[in-house]
Amino acid sequence: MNAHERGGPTAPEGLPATVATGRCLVMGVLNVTPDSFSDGGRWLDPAAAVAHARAMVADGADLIDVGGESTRPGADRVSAEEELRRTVPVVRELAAAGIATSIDTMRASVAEAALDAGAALVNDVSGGHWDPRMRTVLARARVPFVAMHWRGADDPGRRPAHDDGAHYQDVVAEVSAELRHSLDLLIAAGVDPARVVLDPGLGFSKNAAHNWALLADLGRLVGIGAPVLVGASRKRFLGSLLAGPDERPAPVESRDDATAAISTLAARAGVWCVRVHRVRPSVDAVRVVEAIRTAHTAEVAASGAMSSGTMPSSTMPS
Ligand code: PMM
Repeated sequence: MNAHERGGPTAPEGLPATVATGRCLVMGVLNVTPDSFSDGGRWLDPAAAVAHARAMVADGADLIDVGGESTRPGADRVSAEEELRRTVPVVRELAAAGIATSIDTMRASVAEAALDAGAALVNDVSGGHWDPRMRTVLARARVPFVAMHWRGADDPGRRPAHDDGAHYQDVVAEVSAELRHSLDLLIAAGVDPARVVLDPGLGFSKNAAHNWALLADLGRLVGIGAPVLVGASRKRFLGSLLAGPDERPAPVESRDDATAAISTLAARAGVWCVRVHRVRPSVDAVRVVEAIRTAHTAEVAASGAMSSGTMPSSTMPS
């Protein structure tokens, strides 16, 4: 049994005290966009967005990740003003309702405004590379930060396509090294390393084989020592995996069981948080992993007590 199986995953410092500790968290995705691949257009109206967030919390979500710009391949960039207009009122209302909220943005200005509105965490798919001001904002804000891996996202003038840079000799080693580099840059800018969460960025500069290789070796990412977040939910590689005989990708809504299977494996591997569209199956998956961890811990404690002779004689097997 390794360290995380005994004590739960490594968590970032600086989250609100109301957020659970000691187990894998479930982050519900709330895309306030017209064009996200899975839920685009459904939550553009702030009232609908807030209602959906509340429903995800009722299903057991620990955090709600609010995004105002689609990262779907081929999606147009939106202006900072539009991103602010979509996200900030929703973040403000969720925070006022005591819901721990994360802002999914590559823009420092959006991160700042969302933090002012009560966001508890910043989630940046460029890992702090796209906006030159992001690291400074984070150093000042002292909130947890999810640094996702996405090769090519360090050019503020352009946005990389999803398959840009999808060339690896050893995807796990290279993604780990590049995430460490992102972490080093954050530390150099004054960000507290205890607040940084690393994310392999499934589907971003990775093909399906790369995604599976990363999922097969999550222990190596967890072994870096920082908290890890995994976002596999409904992604294209699951559509391909679940394709029918006509080889057409399975529709996004039918990818939730496979997503929950990945949440189980991620939680078991010591991942701190899974980011999902449909919350309940992943909440149940984490519960299963916790029940097994508790049973494992009890079994180890009992065998230790027996071998050291400290077990009360009434409970000793005859
Ligand atoms: N994936 C998407 C958007 N944001 N953030 C993190 N940290 N990790 C991810 O894997 C990730 C993300 C794309 O999915 P969406 O369109 O469903 O939001």
